[in-house]
Amino acid sequence: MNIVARVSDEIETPQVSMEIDPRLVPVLETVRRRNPAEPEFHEAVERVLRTIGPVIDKRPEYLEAKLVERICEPERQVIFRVPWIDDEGRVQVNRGYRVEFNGALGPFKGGLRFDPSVNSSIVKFLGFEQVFKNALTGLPLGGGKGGSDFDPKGRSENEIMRFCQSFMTELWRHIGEYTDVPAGDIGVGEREIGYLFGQYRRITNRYESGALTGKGLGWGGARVRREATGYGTAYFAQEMLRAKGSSICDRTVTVSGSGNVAIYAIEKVQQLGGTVIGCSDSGGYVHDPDGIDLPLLKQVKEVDRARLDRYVQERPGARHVAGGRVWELAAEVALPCATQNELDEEDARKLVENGALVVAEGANMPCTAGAIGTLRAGGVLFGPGKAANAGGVATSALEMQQNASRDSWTFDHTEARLVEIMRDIHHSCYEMAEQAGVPGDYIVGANNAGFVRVADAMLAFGVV
Ligand code: NDP
Ligand code: 2IT
Repeated sequence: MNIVARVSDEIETPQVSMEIDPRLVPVLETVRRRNPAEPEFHEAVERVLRTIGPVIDKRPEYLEAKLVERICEPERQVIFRVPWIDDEGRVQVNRGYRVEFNGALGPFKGGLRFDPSVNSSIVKFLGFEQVFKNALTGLPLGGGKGGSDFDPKGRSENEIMRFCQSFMTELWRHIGEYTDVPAGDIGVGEREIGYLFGQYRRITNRYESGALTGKGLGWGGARVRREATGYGTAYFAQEMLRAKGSSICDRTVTVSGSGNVAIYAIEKVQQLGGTVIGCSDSGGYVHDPDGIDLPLLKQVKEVDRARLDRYVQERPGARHVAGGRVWELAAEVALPCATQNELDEEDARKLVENGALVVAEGANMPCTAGAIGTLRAGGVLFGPGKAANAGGVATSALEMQQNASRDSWTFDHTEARLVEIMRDIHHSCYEMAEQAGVPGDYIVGANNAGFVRVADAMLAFGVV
């Protein structure tokens, strides 16, 4: 039997994260009533409220000041029409969102997602998560999120550009380097940030680099930002294993998705000596027992923007399983890096049966509540997204620092900062879980550590 599994067997099954403090039940009821038909948002709030008992007990003034209620209510939500003209000359109408959730620690900060599934619930759940994630980085960042139900798949370069320009024609008035700083997320990468920044500059007549992050290196972007989320997730998994006296080196790893987060999680796992045997997209997964050929994956996904089945055409030892889930493969470390609720209880059962040791979330809320319960009951170490994927937004903050000082750091220097930040986040979560009496419960650790930072700033500001 493996050391990690052996050690985690000795950890008492945490109870605290399962029971909601009765004083917080009315808060959850208000959130549900005020935001009807928003299941993802309810879920994200419930998960946090179920776990912040430890700090609420220690700091009754939080209840007095209604801080939990205030943190669950976004400061501002903007919903807008995004009209644009497609290549056939037809008018298209999408909906745009920006939810400025909490600005206690700094300008609102969080990505933009372009995907047909985007709605108020998705944007609010992401904005809510972002508040705690950004607090965990220890950097001056508030939390927000935005996006549109626009589907970039199959759209031409010109259509993407026209859509981005129309989106920014409304968004520009709500953002700015001291106000709200968007970045990428699903469906929004460097190309889209380029079109968005171009339109922002044109409308405002200001070269305000700090108004968006994830920019290209030639026009205000930061080294390592592209890699940061995936690298950070791999580093976080490495820290979780290290805390058990082990390492990711020589471990087998599966990664879901094959987008920005997934590709750079794979790259860093490989650099740390692990073997990634599978990755996926929404059409299925690839099993490559010899280890993913990263240059080939980048060619297929980043350059050709093709489907994953193209990968196996060039790689005889690999197979593509259309419609399958990568969690079918036996691996010691699993990194879900695709989207919310992509790893369910059944998947978790397979991971446990196949001897998984660690699951670290590169995506936001990829594991269902049932999956997390199954993983924990099975002795699997679990790293929640708000800690494990915080490297992306942390490096966005480093991009903002460089923009503010008109500086440009080297790759090595920036990566060293990222490593330090991920270690600090791991340490904060680990320590907070110990203090709460549930060692190894990174969910309790992350939620309490993030909550305290936001709540203390809000207390200092009074009722505003
Ligand atoms: P991308 O758009 O670059 O990639 C998303 C990937 O996930 C694509 O390969 C997509 O495949 C795949 N995918 C979508 N749905 C499924 C599914 N049901 N099963 C398997 N694969 C699927 O997005 P990102 O990599 O930027 O974002 C991924 C996740 O990471 C999101 O949850 C995001 O919120 C989170 N995140 C992103 C950060 C960033 O800096 N970009 C920072 C922190 C978190 P297909 O092309 O077929 O749709
Ligand atoms: O979910 C996330 O943390 C992101 N999409 C990145 C946000 C950012 O502002 O860099």
